[in-house]
Amino acid sequence: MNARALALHSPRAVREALIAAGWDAVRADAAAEGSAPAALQLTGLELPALVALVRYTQELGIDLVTGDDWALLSGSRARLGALARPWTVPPELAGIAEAVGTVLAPSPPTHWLTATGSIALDQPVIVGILNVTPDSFSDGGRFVALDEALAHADRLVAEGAAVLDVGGESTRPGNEPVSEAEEIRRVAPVIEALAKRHASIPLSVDTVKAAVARAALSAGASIVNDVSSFRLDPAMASVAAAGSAGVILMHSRGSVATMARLDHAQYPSGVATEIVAELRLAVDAAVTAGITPDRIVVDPGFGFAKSAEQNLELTDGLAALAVLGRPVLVGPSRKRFLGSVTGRDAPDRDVATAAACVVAYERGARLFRVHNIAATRDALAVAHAVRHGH
Ligand code: PMM
Repeated sequence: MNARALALHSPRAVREALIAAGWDAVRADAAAEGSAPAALQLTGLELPALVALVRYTQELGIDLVTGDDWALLSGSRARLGALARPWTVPPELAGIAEAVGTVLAPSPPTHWLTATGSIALDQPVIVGILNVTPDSFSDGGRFVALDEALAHADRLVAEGAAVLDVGGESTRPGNEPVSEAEEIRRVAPVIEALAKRHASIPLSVDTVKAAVARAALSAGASIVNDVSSFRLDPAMASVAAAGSAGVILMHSRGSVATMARLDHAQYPSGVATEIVAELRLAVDAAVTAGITPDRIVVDPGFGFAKSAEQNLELTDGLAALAVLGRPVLVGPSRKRFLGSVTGRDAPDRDVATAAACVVAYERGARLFRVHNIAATRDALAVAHAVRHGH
């Protein structure tokens, strides 16, 4: 008889042990996913439900800590999943089963649909940033002229960007608002030229304005990246739906002028918890407007209405976003919270960015919006190879 410990932070060890024991890959994958650890907290419980919960979790082998009207449950995903079936749980727990079902994350999507086809998410996807603003904080607006923007895009693609995100308005605090016409003038020609030059690279437009999104989509963009999650322009969702665009719904609070500040950085229920709740509303609104869920990517919005500490807490808690059932994109690139940790200025934060992306990858993110492709690409290639063996 031998005993050996298996690592649970990824499905790999359990999967490989079962395959070595003769299981086929499909059953081994399912069992490995089911053995992943999960925990959740229930609050506002009535006494009969609490009593039933104590008895039933014991039967299921779920660890339980309780208080007056709350319970913290932990165990494998498979065990907690059993608690999520209203038709098998005791009647006192039927309401709980539904609630548990909504917070147990489904399997992550394998593809993201955009207007020009589908993006596979089995490998980390790097989204290269092409800011065509005169005031972007990190590249200083060096790529405003068309030929310079194209040369920079060539470099991003050569280094491994799978998507290019073109933005014509900065969210830097205190920036001058950009008119619709000016923003279109900045982004549309770049997108049109890129669509010809890099026909196989999906193009995204980073805007909160429906008119800009419309112009970008007709110039050849296939994704709308809205840092306001469609909050700021009521026409945005229908423009994205009409164009069959992929969409990135990023969490933020406030207007373009205030969203990168701390005016709205209050998260009494926890940063990740509140972001999940707000992104859930954004996803539901987008679906109601006719955008199919397979076109939606969510983004926790690093640096937007979040202090340095909140960005770090969010990075640690990122796995909570999996409950939304949508692919997760992160954009920590060169942001101030990485400066607070490392003491470095924006242009020198690429190593810190790569580290943040690896941590986010380990917590479920699959798309990474960055300025410097090379550093992050290598870091993610290592993280991916460790997890999958190739
Ligand atoms: N950050 C910025 C702009 N657009 N879009 C998404 N989806 N996520 C982000 O984190 C994000 C964004 C601000 O950074 P930049 O000025 O360096 O582009």
